Amino acid sequence: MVDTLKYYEALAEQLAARGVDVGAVKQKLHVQKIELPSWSFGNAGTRFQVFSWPGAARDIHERVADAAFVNRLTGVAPSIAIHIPWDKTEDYSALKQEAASQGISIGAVNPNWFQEPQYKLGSLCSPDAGAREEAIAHGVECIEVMKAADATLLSVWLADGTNYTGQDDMRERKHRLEHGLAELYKEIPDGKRMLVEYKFFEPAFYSTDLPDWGTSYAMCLKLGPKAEVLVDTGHHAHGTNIAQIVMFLLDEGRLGGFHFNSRKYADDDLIVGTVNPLELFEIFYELVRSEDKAANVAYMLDQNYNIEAKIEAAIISVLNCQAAYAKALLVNRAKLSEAQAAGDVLGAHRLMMEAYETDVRPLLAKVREEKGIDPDPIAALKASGYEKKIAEERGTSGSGWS
Ligand code: PSV
Ligand code: MN
Repeated sequence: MVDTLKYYEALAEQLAARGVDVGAVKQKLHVQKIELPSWSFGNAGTRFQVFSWPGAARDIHERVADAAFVNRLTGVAPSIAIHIPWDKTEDYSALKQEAASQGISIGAVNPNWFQEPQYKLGSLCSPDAGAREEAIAHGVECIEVMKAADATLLSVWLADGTNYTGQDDMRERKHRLEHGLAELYKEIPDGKRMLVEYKFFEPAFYSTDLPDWGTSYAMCLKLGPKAEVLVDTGHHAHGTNIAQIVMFLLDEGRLGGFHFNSRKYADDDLIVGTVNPLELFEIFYELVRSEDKAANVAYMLDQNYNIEAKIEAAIISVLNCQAAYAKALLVNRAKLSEAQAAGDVLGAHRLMMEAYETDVRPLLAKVREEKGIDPDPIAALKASGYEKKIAEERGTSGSGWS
């Protein structure tokens, strides 16, 4: 790998000549935060084979240790999202302390409404009143977890939907959804938030009860100010302009957070920024553009590393988010506004591409050096011996679905 740090001065000079305030850009990069999902450190993944990785985390304690390690190397991943019951533990306040002692906090709490037999026909929207009650009870249990772990976000994603025309009454399902979400919303303490995630298909294929951002947004408006929309980048139809959705939700004050990942076909859950880095840049540009409204946005990853080394994949995901943000910060917005107002279609486009095509690696290396960490987190990982150590300690477990 090239030692990018040595190119920093040249880049800083070039950026200054372009009118970029390099100091201000670095300051923003210093405080960027990305949240890691606990589930990406264990053996999990596709509908087909789950390939085991030597050293994969076997419980929440090992997942916390891995997330804390990724934070130490990148300097910008200070929290871990948890999924209940996958990350169930006796004492969540102790879990919070355990995480804090390693320099991280517990981030979003994700209820799991898709792996119990009673959810066959749905959870909050199920035609079965008993299943709906259990789903609400599980949500309330997760809100208790939030309180104990000092987490601020309840991240709601439902696998609810139907597979065949006529299978269930779609209007009734909408009403059940409104009722179930409202029951949970009542329990959200002040100062904490509920994020409502949408997905246009899967596991149901005929109808999905929260299929798009507009439905999530409508639900949030009904619920109240503590409810906001979560955008998972893998949950859109091809051709959807995700940056525009981000702009709209930000402008309306209802963008709660992201689940970043990449997809080529559907919800592929690949490393963010690998399939369409331009799209990731466009999303970050809208966040920079509406910075005044983006203060509470939660930047989370939602990915599954099935064939790749999990720690390295988590680091690359973080680095790709940093790069997209850094590039977005380089857009000359004053000139862009001028070009837009003048109807200079290609001049405006060129200004975006000029920022996008900048090699920001030296800038990010410099920020890391200033933070007192290794400018090259992948080199630091390789030198650390961490993967070898966890492979020896934890061994190989959990391959396949049996
Ligand atoms: C569903 O596809 C999803 O994006 C939701 O966020 C879940 O919580 C997560 O993946 C893990 O299954
Ligand atoms: Mn998601």
